Amino acid sequence: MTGRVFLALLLPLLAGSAPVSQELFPADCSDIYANSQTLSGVYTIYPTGDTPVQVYCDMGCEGGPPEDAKWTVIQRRMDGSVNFYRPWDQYKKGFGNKNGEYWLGLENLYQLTNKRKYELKVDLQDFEGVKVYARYSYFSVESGADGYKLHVSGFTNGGAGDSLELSNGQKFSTFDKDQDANADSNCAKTYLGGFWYGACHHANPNGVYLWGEEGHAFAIGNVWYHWKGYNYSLKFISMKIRPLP
Ligand SMILES: [Ca+2]
Repeated sequence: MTGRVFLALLLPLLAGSAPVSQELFPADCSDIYANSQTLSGVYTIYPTGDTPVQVYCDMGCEGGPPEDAKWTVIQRRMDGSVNFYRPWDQYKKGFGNKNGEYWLGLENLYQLTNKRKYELKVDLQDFEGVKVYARYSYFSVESGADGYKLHVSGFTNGGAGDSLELSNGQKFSTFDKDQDANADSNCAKTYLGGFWYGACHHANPNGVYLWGEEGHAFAIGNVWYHWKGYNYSLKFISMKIRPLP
């Protein structure tokens, strides 16, 4: 090894900057943040290591504390502009608009959470502008061979209540792939979404965007049961993850 090559390898370490692979192929928004890109917005990440994926990074307020930043948004509803009643292959690979409503994709979630340990925060807002959240200190998704089974634990209540309890340990289901815990029905068909349904749900973040209270539409909306019940469809839901320190 020549002195110049050795120095080139050593310099990033001396400067305290991110490793080269993390700089060229950031796995998630925490790597983006480590590369001194600290503003919220759409960035390119590499969850599988080599395939680029666009994602919205929630970096918190401009110049705010790092503990409010570095979130990789994996799901977002905000205006009803994207149809979330979609088949298995689309939930697997992801869909939507990264500046607006989207689903990051089950394979990306598996690839991310297989490499690092993540926490999850779910931000919720109603049509009166009230904001609450639910936070989980552990979030992971198993491989496709295991039905992209969800593991979520370590709940902290930010006013929303724990509506993912029924989804913990469940495989993912869509209308064309019933892997739920209800032997008598297809939860994704009944509640018009795609999710980690049990028998069936306390949360339906990928349900129908219904603009608030909908008395006759039982549990099919953007529901978070422990906050607003089954007949209220939320204005805003965002699920975001961040690697544990
Ligand atoms: Ca079923």
